[in-house]
Amino acid sequence: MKTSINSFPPLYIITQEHISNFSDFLKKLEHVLSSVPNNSIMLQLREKHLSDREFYTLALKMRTITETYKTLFIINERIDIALLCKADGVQITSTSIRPNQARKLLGDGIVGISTHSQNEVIQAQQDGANLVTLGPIFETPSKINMGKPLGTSILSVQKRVSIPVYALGGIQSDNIESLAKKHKNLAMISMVWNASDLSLMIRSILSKIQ
Ligand code: 3NM
Repeated sequence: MKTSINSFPPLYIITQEHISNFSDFLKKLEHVLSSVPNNSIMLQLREKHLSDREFYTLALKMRTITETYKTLFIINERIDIALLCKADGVQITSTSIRPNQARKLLGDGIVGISTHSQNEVIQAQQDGANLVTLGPIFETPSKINMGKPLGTSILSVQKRVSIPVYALGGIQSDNIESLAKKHKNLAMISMVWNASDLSLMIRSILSKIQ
């Protein structure tokens, strides 16, 4: 089981829910993974607009590529799809089935929880999660309905848990420098996928947090 902070990569990249042309996306992904050091990023497939069959097809192809480049591959919410495509784990929410229930299905796979408060982070660890995302740290258009962003001081909760806490939400070029000075595990969507040169962007982010 992967429970030590040091065994997880510092950068957790989540897909953007816009994937329509699988073959273009997979080519881009392969190019990116071939250009960054193995195990420097972890990837989550989160594409709620796809049908189950499409989601599974994409997951399976991503599993093959991530395996080749020794990249941890996480599936959002769908434990069944994670098992079918032999992903490394799942990311569930604080209102999903409990981590120890997910664990019964996943064995020693990674169970990540999306959290939104210090209490949820601590609870997630007690419940047997391997990692959490905590957010939204900054304002982000996709989570505007979640109210005021949490701000960076909440990330001090990392000192109270041994599992990695990935800061998530609104990380962009204007705040990453100051955030990275305080906190090393970052999760993000748009800053990565909106970049004109994905590999360059990822290497630049890694240089700030590694
Ligand atoms: N979950 P970006 S914030 C999917 O706080 C998601 O749980 C969040 O996108 C949470 O990096 C978020 O583009 C959106 O701001 C993150």
